[in-house]
Amino acid sequence: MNYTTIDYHCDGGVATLAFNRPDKLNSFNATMHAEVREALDAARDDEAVRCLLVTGRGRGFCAGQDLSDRNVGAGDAPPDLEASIRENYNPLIQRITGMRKPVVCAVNGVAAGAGANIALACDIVIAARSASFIQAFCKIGLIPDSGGTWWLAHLAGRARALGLALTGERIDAATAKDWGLIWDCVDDEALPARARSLAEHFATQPTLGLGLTKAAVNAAFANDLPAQLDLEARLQGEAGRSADYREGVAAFMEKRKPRFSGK
Ligand code: T3D
Repeated sequence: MNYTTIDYHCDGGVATLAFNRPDKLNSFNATMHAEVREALDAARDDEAVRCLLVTGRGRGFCAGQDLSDRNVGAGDAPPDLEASIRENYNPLIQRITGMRKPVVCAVNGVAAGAGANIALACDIVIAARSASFIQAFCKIGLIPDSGGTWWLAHLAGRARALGLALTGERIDAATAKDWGLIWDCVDDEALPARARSLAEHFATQPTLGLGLTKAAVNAAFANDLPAQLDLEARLQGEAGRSADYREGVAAFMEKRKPRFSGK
């Protein structure tokens, strides 16, 4: 597939999806939405893909919606943003969180608006020390979307969620880590290799079990303990029927390294 707004390629069990509109800080236009959707579906459906790595080209990660794609002149009818969110951003977030494979995100630069919240939706987020996160929405009269109000409230707590969302203040990668928004922050030069080696590690692990783990943790935000215990029992039943569970236990008993197939 010849994409014009993203790079997408797979090797060694890792699919890499890189936003690639660097002159617009990788902000989303309609073409990019369609291409990202298609690439996410390809990563989901390809059994050879056992981990997805999301990043950005150029100096930014993603600046959210391409604002030059919105007609806001005095005579223009207001754009239907509800439709845009329902048709574009929500399905994107649902594809990332619903993917039964680990999604690693390498935040290489500024992540603003929906770009920040796309990063937060990924499973393991590693940011370059010079990267930053901005809930830019309030500066243009909007509310945080792409799960922003949910991620911030759950991950950072009410005070920080409201602080970030109402001021639109930029936080650096170290602060994002300190506040529990992301997994790690590394020196800029180290980011590509660190993210790649983590993705390669996941590509050798029990994919089915990792996918179920992700589903359980994501469900925990909405469940009470009895519901979560019930879900764990059901998902453990599924994990216990996997080839990788058999292989993991056999390898342990035989004192050798497991060879996981992902199934
Ligand atoms: O509309 C809907 O469907 C609703 C959904 C909304 C989701 C959203 O994401 S709304 C929020 C949209 N995003 C923003 O409001 C962020 C806008 N960008 C910025 O505030 C700044 O660019 C940054 C803080 C991210 C980075 O600042 P800086 O100084 O490092 O870079 P810059 O000079 O502002 O940007 C570099 C270029 O990228 C520049 O183009 P130029 O002047 O070199 O030709 C700038 O216009 C362009 N750019 C950056 N962000 C966007 C953009 N162009 C279009 N849309 C953008 N979002």
